[in-house]
Amino acid sequence: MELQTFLLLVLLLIVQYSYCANNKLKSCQAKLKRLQNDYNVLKVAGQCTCNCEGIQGLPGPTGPQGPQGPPGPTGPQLPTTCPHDFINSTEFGSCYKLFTVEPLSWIDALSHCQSMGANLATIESDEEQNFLKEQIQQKNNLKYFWIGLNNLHGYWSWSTMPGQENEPLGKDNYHSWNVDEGQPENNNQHCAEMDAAKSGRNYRWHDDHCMYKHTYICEMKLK
Ligand SMILES: [Ca+2]
Ligand SMILES: [Ca+2]
Repeated sequence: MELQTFLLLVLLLIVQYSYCANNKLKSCQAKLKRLQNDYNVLKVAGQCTCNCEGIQGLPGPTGPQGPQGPPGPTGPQLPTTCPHDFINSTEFGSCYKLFTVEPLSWIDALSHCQSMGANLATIESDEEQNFLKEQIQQKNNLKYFWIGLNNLHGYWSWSTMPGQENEPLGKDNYHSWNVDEGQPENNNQHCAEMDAAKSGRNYRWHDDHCMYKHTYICEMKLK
């Protein structure tokens, strides 16, 4: 290779690298800015994985194939029956538990659910929404209940177990935002709750500040 061609290639690689690094930095900064007012920023900042996919660079040389890595971790094993203190619903293939005594922040509520092999509740139909509404009514508990919906990743999605992908809540996916009250406000409110707190409560969803302490609903999916 001629020296001039070689130098040109090196120059192109340097330009590409700095463009890529700059883009990563901007993307991460934007992400952190969005989250910085939130209690969870430190916990989710570790997920600020940026990449430069889509940026065209020079094709690199093909190296020898490396050895195959060890098999990845297997997903969590779903239980076949509910723990005795959970409510069993064969209709939804899940067990639920309402925690009404000790309100927690959204992330602490999520951690508590996950420590039991459950998750914050995912509500995927009117039937499931009404089922949970009835459970809350039976408790006669006038509170807000955290559910798994959050936009800590920059889009509304249901919380997942560690290691699982977050799927954005699509336009066609079920939701029950209280649009009559302008919810979600998306004003540094990154976590969602069922509203069982107001006098005219209708159990529809609000977004709220994740650090607020609320009662919450855990859901454990069955096999
Ligand atoms: Ca569910
Ligand atoms: Ca709100």
